[in-house]
Formats: sequence, C-alpha cells, structure tokens
Amino acid sequence: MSKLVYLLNGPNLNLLGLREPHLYGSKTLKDVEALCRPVAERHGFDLEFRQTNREYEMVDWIQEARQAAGLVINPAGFTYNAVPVLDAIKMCECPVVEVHISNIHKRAETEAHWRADSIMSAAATGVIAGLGVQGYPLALEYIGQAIAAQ
Ligand code: CA2
Repeated sequence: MSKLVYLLNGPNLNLLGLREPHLYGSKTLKDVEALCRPVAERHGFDLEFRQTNREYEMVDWIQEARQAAGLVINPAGFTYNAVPVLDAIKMCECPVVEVHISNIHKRAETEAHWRADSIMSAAATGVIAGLGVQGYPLALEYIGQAIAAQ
C-alpha cells in the first residue's frame, strides 16, 4: 500500500517568490514542489502538495491528512489565531512538522513580538523556521525517516 504525505501551505503563499524576496527568497511555490518531489520519491511516499487562502479548506485538508503517513504544514497567517486549524492538527494521528520559511523568532525581536507566537507549535511534532524553502524538503526527510522507523 502506498503511503501518502500532505504538504499544506496557508494564505498568500501562492505569491511566494513574487513578493517580499528579502524575507522569503525568490523561489516560487512551484519551485518548492520541485524540491520536494524527489524526496518523496526517494522515501517511497506519495505527496499531496497544496496551497489555500481559505481557512475552512485548510481544516478539511488537515482532516483528510488525519490518517495519512505525515503532514508538513506552513500555516502562514493562520499561525497566530486560527483555532479551527489548530484543533484539526491536534486530531492528526501522524507526525506533523510546522514549517516557516523565515525565522519567526528572529523577526519577533526586530519586527513584531507576536511573530514568534505560533499557536500551532503546541500541536506539532516539531517545528522548522528560518531555513528558507529548504525547510520543506528537510521536513519531508524527517517524515520519511519516521515512516521507515514504524
Ligand atoms: O516564514 C513563513 O513561512 C511564514 O509562515 C510566512 C507568513 C508569516 O505570516 C509568518 O509569520 C511566517 C506570511 C506568508 C505570506 O505569504 C507571502 C509569501 C511571499 C510573499 C509575500 C507573502
């Protein structure tokens, strides 16, 4: 049976690479998907790579991922206040990695103190922040190893 891993991106990340390159780099979400596909192939799992600007859609997708082999999520703007997204992540039975392209902790020092206050992190297995778009394939490496260790 093939294993399925969800990689979900939250609001505005459809514009990745097209806006604010000083914060998020110049790679687009398509480029990110291209970085991730070989990792999935190497570990032998199928990858559902998606982005949404809608909170209800994100909740539906996380519920779909509940019994998948893993979930990687960049909640973007949902990170700070979307309790239904948090509740859905809590129901996941699989490893969950929260990814942020930028270092939200560093940004909290220099920009806005709330930037580091992810409400999602309490429900995640682990968090990657500040490694740029490389955070996504690294999160998938972890999921691949977690699947192999089962
Ligand atoms: O660093 C990250 O990945 C963030 O999750 C990105 C969110 C931000 O609110 C978080 O604090 C950290 C913002 C995503 C907005 O999407 C854009 C992407 C590229 C250009 C402009 C906006």
